[in-house]
Amino acid sequence: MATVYLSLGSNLGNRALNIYAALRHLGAGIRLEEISSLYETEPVGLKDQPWFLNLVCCGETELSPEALLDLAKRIEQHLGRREAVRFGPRIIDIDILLYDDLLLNTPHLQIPHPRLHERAFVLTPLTELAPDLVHPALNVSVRKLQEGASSMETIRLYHFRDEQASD
Ligand code: PH2
Ligand code: MG
Ligand code: MG
Repeated sequence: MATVYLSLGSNLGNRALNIYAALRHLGAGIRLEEISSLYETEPVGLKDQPWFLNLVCCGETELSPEALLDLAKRIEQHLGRREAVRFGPRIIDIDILLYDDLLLNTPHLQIPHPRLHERAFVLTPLTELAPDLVHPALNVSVRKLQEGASSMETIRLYHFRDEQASD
């Protein structure tokens, strides 16, 4: 059994529904234990695109890192992800942040996620779940990383009523 942390994001279509559907499908390979609040976040990397919804979840899995990546990719495809632009808009993005204390560096999979430590849209929800968790490569707590990154991006708690029609 491994403990894994995943980051989910969406900025196309019904963003909350896409994230909810991805969580449901992840149940096929992960026993989900905690899910952070949902955040609405300013796009990072490529500015000219819609704002994202992001959250972080954690759970236990018997899947290898490669099998977990494969599950994530299949869910992305199943939910209709077709976009190819790097850092660009997507229906759903499922990224593996951490897999126990594993350090993995292959051409198609890097763990910890190579940009985890610099992204407030990942670190803020991750701090909710595991503030004292230590980044296995940097040896710094998630809380410390979050303090360093929080001023770089605008993120705010998201409430489902934000997307209800007003009439
Ligand atoms: N994902 C990206 C690029 N930029 N910005 C935000 N706010 N949230 C994301 O999930 C995100 C992003 C590439 O995966
Ligand atoms: Mg990503
Ligand atoms: Mg991804």
